[in-house]
Amino acid sequence: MVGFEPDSFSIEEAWEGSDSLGEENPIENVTKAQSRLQRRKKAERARVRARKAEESGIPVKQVAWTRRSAIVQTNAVVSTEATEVDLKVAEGGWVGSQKKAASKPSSDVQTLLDKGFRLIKWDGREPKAIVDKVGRVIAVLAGMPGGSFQEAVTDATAAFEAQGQRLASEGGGNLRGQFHQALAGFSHGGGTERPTATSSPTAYSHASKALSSNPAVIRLACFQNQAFKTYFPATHTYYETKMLRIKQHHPSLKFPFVDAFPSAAFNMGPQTVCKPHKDARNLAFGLCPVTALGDFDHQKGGHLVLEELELVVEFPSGSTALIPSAVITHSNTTIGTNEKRYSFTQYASGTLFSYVENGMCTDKEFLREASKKQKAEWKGERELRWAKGLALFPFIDSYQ
Ligand SMILES: O=C(O)CCC(=O)C(=O)O
Ligand SMILES: [Fe+2]
Repeated sequence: MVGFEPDSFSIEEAWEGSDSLGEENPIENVTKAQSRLQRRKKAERARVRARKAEESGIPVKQVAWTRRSAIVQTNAVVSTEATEVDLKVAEGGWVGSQKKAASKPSSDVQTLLDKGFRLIKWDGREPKAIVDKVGRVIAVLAGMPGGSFQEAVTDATAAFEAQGQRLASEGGGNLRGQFHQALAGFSHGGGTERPTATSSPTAYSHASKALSSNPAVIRLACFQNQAFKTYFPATHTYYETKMLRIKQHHPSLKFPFVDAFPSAAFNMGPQTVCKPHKDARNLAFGLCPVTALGDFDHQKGGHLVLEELELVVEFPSGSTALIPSAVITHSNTTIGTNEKRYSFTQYASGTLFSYVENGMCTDKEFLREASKKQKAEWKGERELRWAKGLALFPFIDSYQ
């Protein structure tokens, strides 16, 4: 869908030279033929995007950039005292800290406010940026587009509800809370040797298929991607570049919606209220879009709680937020017993990126084949990984 590249905005080159490890690597050699193929595929993708944009009739171009500069002009900036030290990363810099935190239940708003959390009122439409102590944008409340988007929200909500109801008898429950969750796409890590298609339990595979192909959900996915590109342009480029390499190397793996995100999660409730958690396997310096759906009073519950930032953010149905889900503990506040809440997210596991950076192999395989010099470079890169990843986050000034 949507694809605009205003000339006025130059995306900083994401991680200049970060591919060099892959190029010299003994296992993979990127040939000229591959880069021709890459160019052809890029052109083909641009054609498909243009055609889809035309078919959907969605006004594509300028809107998002205007909304981004409005954040600065209207001072819709939430300043926090967070520093990079508050964001815990695992050794190697690819994924969040895997240390198990004590499992805590979700809270209600008042309990959090009593603990000193700050309430961020949000209409779910006008974007706001959340910045750390030095003005680095670490999360964005992207809002939602106007026009017919609301219809997509209504249709997507109905689809989540219908799929959730089909599953009602199954009970539900996952690590994040007591709700049904189906997954789509592929992932890597936790012992896999190659990127592997996500296998939902059989009961969930129908929901995963139905929601992945639902036009309203596709529209939400495209908006999430557009928001990611708008507010975190360098990170988005990094995702697309690395995921293209995966696509070329493993053509049978299917991206559920867009080329930047290899995985999606459909949280079908009926009461999607996440307990405090980090999605530590996701890329440590990555962003994860979350769209809230359902029928609940967003002033009373369903808030997005960002623990290290001590924020409780109103999160109305239909709105999208972009959060670094691997390094910030997040959860939702409780909702009323008769209320319904669903959510939809896209994400990417950190190990997929290290796999590409290694030249399409695991760390173990890389180290087995690498020369002494390559090993030394590899170690050096690991030490710099988090700093380089952090450098992809924009500063609020760049939104002017
Ligand atoms: O529903 C939400 O607001 C958050 C969803 C989430 O964090 C998850 O699925 O991991
Ligand atoms: Fe999460």
